[in-house]
Amino acid sequence: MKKTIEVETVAEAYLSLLAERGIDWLFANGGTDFAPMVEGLAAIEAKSRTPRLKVVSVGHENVAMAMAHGYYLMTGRPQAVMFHVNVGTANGINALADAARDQVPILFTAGRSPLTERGQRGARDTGIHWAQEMFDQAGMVRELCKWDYELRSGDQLEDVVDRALEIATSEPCGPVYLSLPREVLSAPMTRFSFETAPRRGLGTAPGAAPEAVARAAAILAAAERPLIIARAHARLAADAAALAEFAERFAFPVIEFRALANALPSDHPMLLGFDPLPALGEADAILCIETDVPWIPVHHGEPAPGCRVIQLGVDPLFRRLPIRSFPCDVAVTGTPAVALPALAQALAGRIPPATIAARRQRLAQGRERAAAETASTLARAASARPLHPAWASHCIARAKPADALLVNEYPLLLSYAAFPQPRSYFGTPTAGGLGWGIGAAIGAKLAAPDRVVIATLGDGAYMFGNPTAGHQVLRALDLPVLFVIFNNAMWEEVGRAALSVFPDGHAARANRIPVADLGPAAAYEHMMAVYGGHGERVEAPADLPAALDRALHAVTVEKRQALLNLIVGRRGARP
Ligand SMILES: Cc1ncc(C[n+]2csc(CCOP(=O)(O)OP(=O)(O)O)c2C)c(N)n1
Repeated sequence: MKKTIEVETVAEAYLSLLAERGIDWLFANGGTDFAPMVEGLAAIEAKSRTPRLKVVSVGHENVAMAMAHGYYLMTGRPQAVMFHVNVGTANGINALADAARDQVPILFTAGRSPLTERGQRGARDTGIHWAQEMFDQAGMVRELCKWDYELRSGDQLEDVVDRALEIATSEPCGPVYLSLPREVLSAPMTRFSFETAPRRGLGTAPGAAPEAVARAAAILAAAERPLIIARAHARLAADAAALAEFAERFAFPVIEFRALANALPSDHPMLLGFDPLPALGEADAILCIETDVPWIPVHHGEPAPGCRVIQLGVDPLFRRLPIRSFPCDVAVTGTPAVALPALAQALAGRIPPATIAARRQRLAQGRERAAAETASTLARAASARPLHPAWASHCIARAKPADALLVNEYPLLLSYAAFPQPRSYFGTPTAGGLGWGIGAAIGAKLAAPDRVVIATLGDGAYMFGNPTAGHQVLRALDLPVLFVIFNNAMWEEVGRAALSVFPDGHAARANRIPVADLGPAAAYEHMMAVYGGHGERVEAPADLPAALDRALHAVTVEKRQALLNLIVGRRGARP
């Protein structure tokens, strides 16, 4: 059905169309290229047009991108950002790498320097308009986007927006880039007609090929010690549910390694842990689900000789990774929600109930052993000073409400933290472009305002996250998020890498690891004074539970953002 609206400019039509296509928010960081957008937004506001796109101004593009990322993780719907020409695009590229590798559909847009030097409305009127022009602005992001285009005329508005969204939301999903020249957006338009339901194949998941399913089922049916390793298997709720059911039915142990989100609640009987060891070397069949890196050969070794490996996912070969040589005896193409029920059907009746029962018992014993080890480590960590990250992880998980959302950029140790609900934990993107956690937590809170949102961040991740921009936008949106910083005054990961490559080298013997050390621990709790939040520094392990309660009170009752600055030791240190 066609709908026609009265508009004044192409920008007004564009913004109206985004809202019609189900985009709730535009995460924006503006400049002179935004002149027609500003006018268009004001026009829509003045006319009280619905549906209406909401716009939030974010003080750094990486935060805006991460907000879009977090909002997507909650809703499963494509998101939109707009930045200032080439320079704003440049600032968003780190977070773009995170979104691209984690297959997050984002309409990444930026203005384009005015094309004309005089004459048209929107033509150049400041020096930057010459200096910011590039021969190929989209070239900056082409490797990380599935598609790019420049809007050349208002006549193609509907076609371009729908094309962008169908590419972004078709599997494997991912960001697309659209540049928007100022004259094109500023051009007069009086009536805009568009289809209310576009005839596009938005986001249809590929079905698993029966032959691949049959071969995978044959491997799993014959296996004595099968294992599932999964990373991005819980992108959507339906995927998480499909894995929980599949693993439970056949008693397949699951390792959620570097998980994007947890599919299994912590008490799920099939959850074996978070690290491929020691199960990797014992398995005779491994089903990797949406896992770009199922194990790290240098650290974990390789599967046992003869172990068969199945790779399952929307892009089981991870075509965009230049080199990736993990074995793949069978590739099953499909989302977990589509492919796992097909695999279950092919496996039905083929694994003897006694085998499943024995596996279940073995797994229960393994879980009990692991729980006992965790408890004894925790008992030692509980009195360590500086705080041990294991104790901090445990206290945070224990203090949070059962349905709280936790966004973790680096420090949380999953073995010590319980998550009673699926998809209540969200982990660092696989690309590791730091600075994701603050924005992702804010985006999650925006999409799920009734849930408590906690961000656990290394002090490095906190700094990379442009905290001033993050705290500011929370204030502007009047949203409370709790930030817990694991402040070890260093980039532990950078030091760890040096010691891993040169275990007996000079750095290993040095008191201070070059590059990794950041100097005295900063008093980040004072950031809250600037933004009207609740801030505390915690140094003694016994003080942490009460400090968490006070911070959660600030967030849930006072509706203020809060920050706990935990002075911690190294994650890798034995308590
Ligand atoms: C944009 C970006 N720059 C640099 C890095 C390299 N890097 C990986 S981990 C890390 C340190 C993170 O520090 P912190 O959050 O404090 O965690 P820690 O390693 O101390 O546990 C750095 C700098 C990165 N991943 N992304």
